[in-house]
Amino acid sequence: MKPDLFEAPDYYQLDDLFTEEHKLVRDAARQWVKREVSPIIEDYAQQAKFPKQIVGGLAEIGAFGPYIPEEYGGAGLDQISYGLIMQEIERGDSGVRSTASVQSSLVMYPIWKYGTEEQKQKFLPKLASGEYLGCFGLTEPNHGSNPAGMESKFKDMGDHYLLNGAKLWISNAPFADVAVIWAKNEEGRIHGLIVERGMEGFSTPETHNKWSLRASATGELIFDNVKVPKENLLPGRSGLGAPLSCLDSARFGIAWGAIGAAMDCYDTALRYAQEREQFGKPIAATQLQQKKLAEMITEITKAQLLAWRLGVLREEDKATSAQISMAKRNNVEMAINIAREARQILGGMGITGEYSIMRHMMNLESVITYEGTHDIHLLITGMDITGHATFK
Ligand code: TGC
Ligand code: FAD
Repeated sequence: MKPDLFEAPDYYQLDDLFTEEHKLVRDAARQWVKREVSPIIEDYAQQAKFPKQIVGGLAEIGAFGPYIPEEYGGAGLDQISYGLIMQEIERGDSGVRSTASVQSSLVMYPIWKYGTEEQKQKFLPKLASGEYLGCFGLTEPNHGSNPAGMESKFKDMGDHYLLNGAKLWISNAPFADVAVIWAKNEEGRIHGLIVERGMEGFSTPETHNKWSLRASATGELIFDNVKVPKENLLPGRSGLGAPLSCLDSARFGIAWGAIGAAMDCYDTALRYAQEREQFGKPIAATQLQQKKLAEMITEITKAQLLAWRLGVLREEDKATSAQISMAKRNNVEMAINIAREARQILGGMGITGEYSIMRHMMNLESVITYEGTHDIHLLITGMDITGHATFK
């Protein structure tokens, strides 16, 4: 793979909107990605392997629980810092950002928000340091966009719960030490449970043959009469709103992360277009390639403003779930379109692993589907503005 020459575009002087702390956090993540992710990621993606050696570094840059309070091992940062870290990591690879998103928003967040003090003390510091990796099980073989229909269930056996069911498409599953999973009790009410590796009847087979997110491990969670200790139930909230509130946090991170992938594609295409000559001049001097590049920087700038404003609203606790859906949907579509256009600017070279663009493009095919599909987020906006839900 070519050396990482990335220079971040900032067409509307967005740096003026960030505090010194935001810029420090972002620049530390940016340098770490250049040093530790860019040189190895193409090989790992080609081999469909997760680069486990980067886990410690992710913890050091604050990517595991950026906004979790320091007393639980988190970085104690604000929402915009969280977004900027996700942007920088996804600039390197969406699969690496996935690992950080799941750990922070889908494992640490529910334990922090809905867990007991004992659960927080037991799990959060180890998750923040990367000693433990976690995964989040909501999706099932028969229930993806409609998690309310989930079939996983648990029974109260007096001194423990007995858990049965299966989860599919679970990021980090094959090596996760802990899984925050969602299942129905005997009354059909959804609850979160912390399932730990080693519990009898719990297995995590890996999903192979993915063309997307190849550097992120995906798998199933199988619960075959798993005895879950009662102290592993998350008592703070039940109902579908509990897992959906975790998704709000993860979707927010993706709205920022997608900007990183788009920036990398744009920056690579701009540099290539300046250097590559055809018909006696740089292809950057042709109107057609300028149209592509000009539209890319315009869309990136709009996405940056959307993410920044959403970060301010989240920090003030004023962002709605529908606003988060709009930003996730818009920014991921923006990134995937830019990846496709950038790939064309590189001609044949665009399909090789010498450049990051094709990997970003394939990764974004998952990002546009997980955490709520592109269609589901449109329907959430539709419901929000009309008052009519079309899901049911
Ligand atoms: P609905 O009846 O609308 O809502 C049920 C309850 O939930 C509340 N609620 C929310 N609460 C917090 N945050 C949100 N975003 C919420 N949306 C809804 C709602 O108020 C209600 O509360 P209550 O108290 O009245 O019970 O639910 P529905 O069954 O009609 O479904 C709505 C729909 C379709 C929007 C929802 O099911 C949905 O978002 N589906 C998409 C599923 C999804 O996103 N799955 C993601 C799985 S995790 C994943 O992909 C991780 S990838 C990780 C990585 O690698 O990065
Ligand atoms: P379906 O729900 O079957 O949807 C199929 C198609 O139908 C989509 O185009 C959808 O938009 C459309 N559709 C569905 N309902 C409607 C409707 N009402 N109106 C119009 N169109 C509709 N899940 C987890 O729980 N944890 C994870 O860590 C996790 N990681 C993932 C990692 C990867 C790489 C992938 C690919 C997925 C991951 N997921 C995870 C699952 C992901 O959230 C689901 O794939 C996603 O929610 C969609 O569900 P589905 O694949 O079952 O598609």
